[in-house]
Amino acid sequence: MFDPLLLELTTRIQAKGGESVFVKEEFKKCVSKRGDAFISSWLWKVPGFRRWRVTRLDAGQKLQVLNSVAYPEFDNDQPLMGIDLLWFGSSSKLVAILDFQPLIQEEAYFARYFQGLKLLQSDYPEFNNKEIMRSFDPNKYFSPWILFCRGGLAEATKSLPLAFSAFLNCYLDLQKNALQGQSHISDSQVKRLQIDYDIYSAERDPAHGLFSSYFGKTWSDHFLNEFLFPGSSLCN
Ligand code: BLA
Repeated sequence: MFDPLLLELTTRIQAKGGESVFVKEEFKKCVSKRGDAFISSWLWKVPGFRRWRVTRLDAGQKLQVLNSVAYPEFDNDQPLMGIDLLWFGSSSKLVAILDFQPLIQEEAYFARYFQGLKLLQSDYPEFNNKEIMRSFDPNKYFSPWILFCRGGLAEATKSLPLAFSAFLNCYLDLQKNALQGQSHISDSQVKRLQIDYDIYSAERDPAHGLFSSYFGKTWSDHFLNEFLFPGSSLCN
């Protein structure tokens, strides 16, 4: 379902000068014990970003996922880019979440980085669902202009590709501002906040149960703490 979007994301990353980084065999590709699902991951070093990861989960009709997070360099306090797209084929349900994940929740920070995302939210009203979050706190590492859609086939095939491209463009535009010296938070504080993002996300990510059911608890613990949110294992 999301392969054209994965291709678009990869193409954009490469056009930005992204270079593929080594991923441990265990995380690069893993097939479920029953052989009914496989998960693949890629890691990129893109100029301006210290880490950009991409994961694709293919569990056939049951579930398709595209997930990605971009972590800017520590000298740039711009939000992280977070993408989580899920397609439940048997029930034709889409859950799509795209956000500029803010390091802090302050008006001046929002004014610096969120003008573009604000406009996108008004351009794509189907991504403006007033969703109640169950696992996460909407006021921690999520923005007031999060693009969040619970929809069906029409949203997945028509609106999502448009919103996805516009979202990527808009996020990549942020870097131009960063280059103009807009970063206000100190490098050490950005580092602390990005690590805290990993710790918080590893604790809350609703994917853990799902991964465990396909790939076993041990693999899932490693994948979450070492690949998805490596900052979370620094304090262990
Ligand atoms: C929700 N994400 C979910 C859910 C699942 C996943 C199963 C619950 C679906 C539902 O509410 O119906 C699955 N998350 C995954 C998978 C991966 C993953 C398979 O990370 C594989 C790598 N989640 C992110 C990122 C964002 C994010 C980067 O990983 C930021 C945009 C957001 N996912 C996010 C949110 C929800 C969600 C906000 C809703 C959770 C809630 O209701 O609190």
